[in-house]
Amino acid sequence: MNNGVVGDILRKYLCKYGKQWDGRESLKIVGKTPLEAATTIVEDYGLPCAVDEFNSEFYPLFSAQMDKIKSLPGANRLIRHLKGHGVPMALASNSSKANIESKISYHEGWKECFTVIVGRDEVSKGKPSPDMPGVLAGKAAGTRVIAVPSLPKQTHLYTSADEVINSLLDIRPEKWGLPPFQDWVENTLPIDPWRIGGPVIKGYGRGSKVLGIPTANLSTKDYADDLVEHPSGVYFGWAGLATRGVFKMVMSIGWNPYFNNTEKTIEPWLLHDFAEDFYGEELRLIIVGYIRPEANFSSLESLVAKIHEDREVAERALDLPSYAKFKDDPYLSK
Ligand code: RBF
Ligand code: MG
Repeated sequence: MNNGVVGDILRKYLCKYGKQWDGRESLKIVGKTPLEAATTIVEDYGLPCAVDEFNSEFYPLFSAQMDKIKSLPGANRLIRHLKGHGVPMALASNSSKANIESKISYHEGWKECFTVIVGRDEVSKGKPSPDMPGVLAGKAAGTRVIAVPSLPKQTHLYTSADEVINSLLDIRPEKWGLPPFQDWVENTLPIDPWRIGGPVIKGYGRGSKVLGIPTANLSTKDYADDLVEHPSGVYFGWAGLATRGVFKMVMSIGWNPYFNNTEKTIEPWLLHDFAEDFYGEELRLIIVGYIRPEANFSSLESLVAKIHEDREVAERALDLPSYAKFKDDPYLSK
């Protein structure tokens, strides 16, 4: 269960029980099976109903919103790219054929991209293990397999895959003998601009002190659904502070593998020397491009060196007209 649709439904649904949906709950149910997700919600909110009762009320609401489910970031790009180069594609899923067809019908042109679509109800044996969706099945069929886990920190479950990547943004078709993507510009990948904002809060307190990299943390409360949808990684864009102006920004989204955080956070580094802290001030961000997945490092020095490299990539890229134009986005100074 992993997207804004679930949040939207539960925000309304929970009112019935006099409860208020906490957006951060989205981060807890991402990647869970529907049953696990339902159990979490019923428990966390202490709902006076059984899990299957909750499910039977929730499911019709969810199905009715199927058209609003967004595709994974990078999925449309990948499908168009392969289709454009005449690479044949098949789609196999643990959903029923009917469910797959209804889901993809909301994504224009997708159905036509696949030579074959196979659902759970069309094969006698399902995937070997629900914990390792498709990896063993793919290997058994003699194919090469790239796994894109929906849960963080689960790489060890995918050891049979030829490659485990963090998100579809990290697929490099040329590694597999396929035509490379042409949309990277100067080591950055343009993304659909994403706007978020809120007051600056205190973070883990290591940015300035430990690393010499002062990040301006934002509470995840107001945009947790967005955060769930965006792959962790290093991004860049523009940052607006109402009384101070608009600045270049490079940021990380995720769990900071080096520090092994338990919460997915967003940490923008405003590329400007500020004379003072600005906790509590309204910060507006427009995120326009992607650089790389989060990584672990063998030393603090190598982490810091990499972050400085990211800063250089971002500073250069933001001067390109296609990224520079967002500096004037009204959202930044509203
Ligand atoms: N933390 C990591 O553990 N791995 C990373 O690859 C990583 N990349 C970052 C890139 C940028 C541009 C920034 C600003 C931070 C990054 N961090 C990364 C997070 C860093 O560890 C964090 O900001 C500090 O721990 C302060 O909380
Ligand atoms: Mg910080």
